[in-house]
Amino acid sequence: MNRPLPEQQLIITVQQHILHKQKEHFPTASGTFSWLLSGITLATKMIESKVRRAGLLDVLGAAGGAGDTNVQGEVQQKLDVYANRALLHCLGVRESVAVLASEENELPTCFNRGEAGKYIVVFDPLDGSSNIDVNVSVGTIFSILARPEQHDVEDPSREALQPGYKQVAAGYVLYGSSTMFVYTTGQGVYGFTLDPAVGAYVLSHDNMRMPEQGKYYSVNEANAEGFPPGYRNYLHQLRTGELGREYSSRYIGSLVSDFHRTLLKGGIFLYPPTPSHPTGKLRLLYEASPIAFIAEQAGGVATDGKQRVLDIVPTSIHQRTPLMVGSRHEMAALAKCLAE
Ligand code: AHM
Ligand code: MG
Repeated sequence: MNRPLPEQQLIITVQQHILHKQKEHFPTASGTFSWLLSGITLATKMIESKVRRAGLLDVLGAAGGAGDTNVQGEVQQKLDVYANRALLHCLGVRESVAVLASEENELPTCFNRGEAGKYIVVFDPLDGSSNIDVNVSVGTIFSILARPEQHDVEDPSREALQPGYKQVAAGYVLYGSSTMFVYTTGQGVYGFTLDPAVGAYVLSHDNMRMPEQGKYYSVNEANAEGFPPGYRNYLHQLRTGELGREYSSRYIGSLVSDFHRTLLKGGIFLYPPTPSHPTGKLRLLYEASPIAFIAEQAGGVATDGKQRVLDIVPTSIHQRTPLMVGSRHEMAALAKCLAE
């Protein structure tokens, strides 16, 4: 009898999962989207192999040379450069990609692919890269948008300026104690762990849900004195048990890692406006927006303090935003504080 082995029954790779979900929700789908996502999984496996060997290879520290700063004026790390190139290469060869926008490039790359170029991908190739030198988790964040029907002939990169609720898919890869790929296409959130023995992302977290309430809050407390009063008041409430629970604080300084913990354990992550970053520090298109999409799909909430992150209409590719994201309970209490 031709019965599959028990392990074979259990293993679902990210590719299988995407194809299966596509068939379920879009029976006429051509497979283009799955092929596009495979560009991301391939690039992140290349990045992960470099991240894992970072302490061994001569890739630690700044890329060197006075000119090696990115558009935000921050010094680029060598791995940032590699991660950016890997994504640009693996996605650039996919015929369905019309525009690629990266944190590391001031201007997006546009491809002249006519009707075949259906998608725009924006990404942060290596988020939290200041943590690399100290062996702390980093991540890759991506967001996929469809090109609008009305093409911007003059400057196709402007087509990336869409509110987050229009995202076709979003996800991140966390290069942590294990490497995880987490994504949503608007039908729930799924997490896959890289099996290094076979080089495949394997489904490990089916239909992820953020707990209604957690016990951690995550914020750069060193900035707290400069937060607007509503946020200071909220932090006071968290510390004094006014939310009905004793909270602990956790802050890694890598958005992907801090968010991943919030997704699994609940609680709240905050990056409010500060005197040095009055419009927030995190970038809307390739940090806040994809994270907000995943959070909402898992039952959580994401706000910039005034509105839902997914409703913000961007005006520039590298625009920043405040970001508060987390469980329903903590987010409702925050909304109350900010309204007072
Ligand atoms: P990066 O994309 O240059 O790495 O910066 C973004 C990072 C986020 O990962 C993290 O949430 C935040 O910056 C930490 O900022 P701070 O050091 O001000 O707390
Ligand atoms: Mg970043």
